[in-house]
Amino acid sequence: MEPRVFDKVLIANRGEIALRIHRACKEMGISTVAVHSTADSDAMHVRLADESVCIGEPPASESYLNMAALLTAATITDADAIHPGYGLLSENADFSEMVTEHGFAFIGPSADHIRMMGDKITAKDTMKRLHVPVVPGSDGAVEDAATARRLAAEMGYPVLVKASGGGGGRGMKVAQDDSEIVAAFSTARSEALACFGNDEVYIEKYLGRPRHIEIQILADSHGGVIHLGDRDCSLQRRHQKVLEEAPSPALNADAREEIGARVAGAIRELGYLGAGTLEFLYEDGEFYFIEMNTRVQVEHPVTEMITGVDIVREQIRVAAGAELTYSQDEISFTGHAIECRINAESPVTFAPSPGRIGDYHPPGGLGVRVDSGMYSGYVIPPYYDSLISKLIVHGKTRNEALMRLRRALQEYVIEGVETTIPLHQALCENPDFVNGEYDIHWLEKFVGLD
Ligand code: MV4
Repeated sequence: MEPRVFDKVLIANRGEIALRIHRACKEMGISTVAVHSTADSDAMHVRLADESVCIGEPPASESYLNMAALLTAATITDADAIHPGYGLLSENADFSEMVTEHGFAFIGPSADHIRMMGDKITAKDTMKRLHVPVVPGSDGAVEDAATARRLAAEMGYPVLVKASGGGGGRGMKVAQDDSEIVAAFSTARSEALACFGNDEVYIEKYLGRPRHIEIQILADSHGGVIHLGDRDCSLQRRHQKVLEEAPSPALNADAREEIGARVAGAIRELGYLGAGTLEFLYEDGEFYFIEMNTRVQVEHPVTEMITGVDIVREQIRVAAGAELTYSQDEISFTGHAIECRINAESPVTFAPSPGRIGDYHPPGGLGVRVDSGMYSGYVIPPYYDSLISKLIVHGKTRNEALMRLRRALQEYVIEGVETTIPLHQALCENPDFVNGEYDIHWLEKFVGLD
């Protein structure tokens, strides 16, 4: 038996990711504390945890985002560490700082690294300095419309004006030509100030039909850094990912090794700690860094399936000061994995469909994984995001994974609410998807046709 790295971890999240973290903790001999709002008393993450604390009212702002309530819960339960999961407070530098100041370990990177990557201009400048390829564009912030116009003319249209405080698609404006740049600049700037309290904007060459490919990294506090290859997350609707796969159908092993090594080198140079993801646009054989996420991501399981690495376990280990379990030469990529995000939504209009689950029968069998807190009789509250389950399949080849996915989707019974299962079924019959021929705009066209 390996020594226990923490005695008790408080899980500052809900839903499937809270369960995922609980499972990693239990396998490491660590006790768990769940927190929940009054709307989540019957949630699976509360039922499974060793202890639970109610931290407030249903709106996340009054519970899951209440830092004082979370720190109080950690104090009264005598937790050693806090895992923030994804979303909520996971990329809040002030929270990371407060957790540490109160004497708990934060299972994530330092406040400085969260802050650095939260500022998209600084993130990009940093990666460029560390020899990661970035999208051509302005060197830092653009101060006025005249400069925007001059820079855009130099790099050539179309261009994209982005908010430094943005990310995930918020606060972007395209300018197709010189007649649009002044309006794009001033709209982006005032929206950035209104949305993020920061009016800094920067300009990039607009890439017309890229794929969205991201690289998973893990880093410890002893100079150990590894990359776990890539995920293709191009299939999105309104900046919400719908299906992710690893490895990307667009990359060969050499391209994967080359970008992975470059990214791992940069992360080592940074002195980063924990799990992280570098997001790239990939077009015509070239990678262009856009943003870095400093949390565990929803789609981390596809990487776990092809590498066998328990990403959450490694996050917990390195937060406690332990070394990563693996060095880069112990990482190999086996087969192909696909994840479907199953939302309680209309598969046609995408309107949320909360309510009581009737019959519930998840698929199983070889190469099938379901990360979900659903059960028969559970009532999905209307207050939170609509992700209710992740169906992940693994196969020796992409084709085998696809066959398995069709079979598993057919088996999956979720009654009482509408789900996006029919969308996934349609997707895995589509020839473009089957051939791996898609970019970031493909899915919006596909759902537009239905
Ligand atoms: C871009 C781009 C094209 N060119 N940057 C959207 C989310 C944010 N993370 C970055 N995004 C984009 N940045 C340049 N220079 C196109 C997008 C984009 C996108 C990116 C990834 C996945 C889906 C997307 C959908 C629309 C636009």
